[in-house]
Amino acid sequence: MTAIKIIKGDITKLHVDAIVNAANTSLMGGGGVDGAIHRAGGPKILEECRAIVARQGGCKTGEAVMTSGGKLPAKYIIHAVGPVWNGGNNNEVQLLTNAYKNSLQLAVENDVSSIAFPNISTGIYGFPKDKAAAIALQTVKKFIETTNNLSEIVFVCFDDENFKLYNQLMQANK
Ligand code: AR6
Repeated sequence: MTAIKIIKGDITKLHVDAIVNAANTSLMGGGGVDGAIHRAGGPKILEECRAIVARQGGCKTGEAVMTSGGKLPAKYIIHAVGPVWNGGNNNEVQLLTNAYKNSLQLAVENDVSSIAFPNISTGIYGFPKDKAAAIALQTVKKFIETTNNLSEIVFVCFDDENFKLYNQLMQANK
């Protein structure tokens, strides 16, 4: 059984096997949660990202790569790239679904048991929060129907609006 938890807070503080970063295709850091993770985790994370870029040239939208957690309490960081919201007719829904799915897949492949997600694409990338929350929850629920390897999935909301939306959706789908 996989537990799904909704919390409000700073993802860099979590003691889980892996936290997911809302990264960009360059993997070179940025603002929002990406900036917070690199700041708190230290330079080792960027070093590992650079090695990935040298190997495969970044990370496509909807895909994910993994580094260590650097100085963070989490053992790993899964850097996932969500889509920029561009009106909704540019494959945004599928690409956000893929970002969650590929992060979960990478977690399972690396024996991660507990994983925490931020609300990918809902900050700087402008994805409508209600739509993004529904996609995140649906994708995770569908994924755990077919695997028993994850003990806990945490959605870490940073703002009140996302926290409320996730709780409403969890209640509605009980
Ligand atoms: N812990 C948890 N959630 C956070 C934190 C934190 N410490 N800080 C912000 N959030 P964003 P995006 C929330 O903008 O929309 C970067 O520059 C935030 O409130 O971080 O996917 C990247 O390099 C929001 O709900 O990511 C990319 O270029 C959520 O995290 C671009 O931003 C995601 O917001 C990605 O944009």
